[in-house]
Amino acid sequence: MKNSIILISGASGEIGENLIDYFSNIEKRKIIAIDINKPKNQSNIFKFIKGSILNTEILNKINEEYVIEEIYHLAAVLSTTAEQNKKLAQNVNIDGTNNLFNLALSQNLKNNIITKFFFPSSIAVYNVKKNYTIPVSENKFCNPKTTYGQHKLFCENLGIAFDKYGNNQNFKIDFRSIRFPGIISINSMPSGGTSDYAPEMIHSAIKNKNYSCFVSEKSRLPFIVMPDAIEAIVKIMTTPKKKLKNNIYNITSFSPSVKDFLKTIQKKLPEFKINYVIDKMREDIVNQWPNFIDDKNAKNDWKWNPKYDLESAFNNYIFKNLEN
Ligand code: AKB
Repeated sequence: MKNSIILISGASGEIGENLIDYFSNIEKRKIIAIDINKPKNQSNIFKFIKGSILNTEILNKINEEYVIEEIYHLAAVLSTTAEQNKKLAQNVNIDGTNNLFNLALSQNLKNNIITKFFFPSSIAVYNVKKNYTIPVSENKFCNPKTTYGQHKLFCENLGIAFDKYGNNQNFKIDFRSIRFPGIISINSMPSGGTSDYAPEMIHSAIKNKNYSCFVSEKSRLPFIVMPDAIEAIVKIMTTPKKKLKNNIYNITSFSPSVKDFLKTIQKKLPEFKINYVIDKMREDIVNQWPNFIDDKNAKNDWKWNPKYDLESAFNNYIFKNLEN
């Protein structure tokens, strides 16, 4: 349709930047990007709007001027920051997400289309016993203690309701969501997350700096690398709706402990060292999250298949550009 666009919130964030790069390299999409910070590279963006998803005037203008085929809602306050600033987290994670749901619902009214809505959820929706080693499936242990986990679960359920039943005027969205594990990217750094210890450690090692780790060496979480995260988003968004038995899917690739990360890094950078300065709040969060994730539903329904395991992630992605 004329004036068709895709809208990406949090466009200057870790996933946003990589998703926009993907779209620009693989397929030409007319992207409207919204963020409170300017993206490093705007060349692949049709229009950048510096602003907040809390500004309904901005969102109403986008609604009036465009046909929004897809929304990738990547703006969020992550787990550590959310515990430290619950008000900000509530505003962005709940009110901001609701604003974008309403934007998508308005498109159903205005343009008689069902906007596809991608929502990045998280392993933070789970609350398991420390060192729980059985792979966790989507319908288990969804009783999060953390602010961020509660926000993600609330928005998942709201999105599912708008997908299945619509709002009170029966307008609908096509809601699709992935519960991301920790994500490791070589060209960007996360901020405010609790799984950040892994990318922080890796980026320190690459800069030949030692790392002060805020969780213990036994701490273990599921991770993927950014290329697999982007691949997963594209796959779930391009899979015919009738093939998706669920709205929400787990994905994962590898679940190393901090010690496993250290040993893997030292194979290439033997001088690299870690010391431990434990942050009790952040370690408590990691201990509530599962060590391992069951992602068979994503593999069955939309052919999720990570390209990188722990070894290939380091050899073919993370250390790929390091001098031998
Ligand atoms: C965080 O640590 O808050 C995020 C996540 C696992 O959702 N990276």
